Amino acid sequence: MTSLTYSSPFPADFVFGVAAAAPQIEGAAFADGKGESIWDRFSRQPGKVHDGDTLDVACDHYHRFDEDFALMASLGVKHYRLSLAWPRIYPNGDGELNPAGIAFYRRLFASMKTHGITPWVTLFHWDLPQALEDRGGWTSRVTVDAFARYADTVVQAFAGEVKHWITMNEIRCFTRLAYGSGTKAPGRKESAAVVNQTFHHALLCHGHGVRAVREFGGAGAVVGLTDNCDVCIPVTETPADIAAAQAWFLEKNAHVLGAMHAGHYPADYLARAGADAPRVEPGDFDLIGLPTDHLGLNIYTGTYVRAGRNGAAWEAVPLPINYPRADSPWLHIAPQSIYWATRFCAELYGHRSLYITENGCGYNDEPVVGGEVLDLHRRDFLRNHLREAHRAIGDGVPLHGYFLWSFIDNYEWEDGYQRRFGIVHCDYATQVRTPKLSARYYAEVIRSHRIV
Ligand code: BGP
Repeated sequence: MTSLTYSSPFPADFVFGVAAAAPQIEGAAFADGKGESIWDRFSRQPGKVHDGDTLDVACDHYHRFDEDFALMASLGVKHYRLSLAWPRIYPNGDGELNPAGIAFYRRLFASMKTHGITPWVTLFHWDLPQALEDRGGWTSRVTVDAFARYADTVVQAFAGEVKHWITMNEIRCFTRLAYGSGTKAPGRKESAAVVNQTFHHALLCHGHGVRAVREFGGAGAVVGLTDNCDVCIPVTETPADIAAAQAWFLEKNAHVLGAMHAGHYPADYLARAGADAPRVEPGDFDLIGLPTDHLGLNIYTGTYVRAGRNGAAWEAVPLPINYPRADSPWLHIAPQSIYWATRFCAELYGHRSLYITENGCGYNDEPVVGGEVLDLHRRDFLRNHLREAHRAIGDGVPLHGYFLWSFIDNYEWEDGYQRRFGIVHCDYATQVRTPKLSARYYAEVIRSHRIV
């Protein structure tokens, strides 16, 4: 052994960043003309969100962004994925523009610049204006038209400050979980046909986001989708199990990544959906299929797959009851999901520029003791996932960056403030921020540009 460090460095241009989203951290839910979002409404309905937590104050980032960017900079973070709150810009979704919303983000981008932090901006991270939900929400093309206008407005407004754009965050979550199972706002339980139509409208909005950046983004602007693709891991890294995992991946991701790649809904998806398939209008796939510059993947967990028996293409292996997981019940710890998700996106759909736009873990009790939070479980989670990212790059996968979810503990949707995903602890009573052990660890990864 000649080296004192474990691994070779990441490629020189590999991006290490952190992520958060407007509704989860900003607070100021009704300040300066902001309109009501579907989460503002949903969180006030009894029993929908843990402890009835609302987004009213959250991390008060709206008033404390300068301090937050100073903290980010002190940890060496140079890339931050954030989202814009649509209801701050257009309080009713369409209609009147709210100049105070534009002015807020102008101040925020100026502060990021001062602190040497590059913005990666998501146009939509789930906070649909309630006024649009009242007109059908994601079930209606009214939302598509309103989004197109919103995207045009913000890309034009911030073309000078923002070069990295992401259209939508996790289509499955704000359609299937919001209009199908109803666990996310607006909490509707609609038929499969309606849910599939919400997917289609979201894909159209992604297309409008790409179009807006091409039209108004200016020189050097890049754009892509952030998807939480369904991810699988071959039980053994053998040709038979890898082929089974590929078949599973293609099937489960046919309606988003498959459709975008093919420029139409894949035949096997349409066969499975039958009469519930989305209604497609002429020209829709001209938008949905627009070429993008990168694909963002939010990777948290995975499903184990092996070669199927009796001629089946694959078999998903159920997790044993005591398989390790974070406090989020859905978050089973499967670091190889990063390797296989990125590799399959490159191999099966030909993506040439991939980013992990979210990866992280949520735990409930993380007390500050003596000025420290000793979150060794998060440090371990992070390190093990980075090793798989590093392995993917070593195997030729075009993975260009990694954004950790999240910079700071925040409003975790229906889990409210109970679930903490941050590398910075937030005391919601005092708004005191305390970097956790994992933040110090990640700072060292960023500084040395390798796994430490
Ligand atoms: C992703 C979202 C994030 C964040 C994260 C944690 O799905 O894009 O906004 O919330 O998940 O998950 P959750 O809050 O659902 O436990």
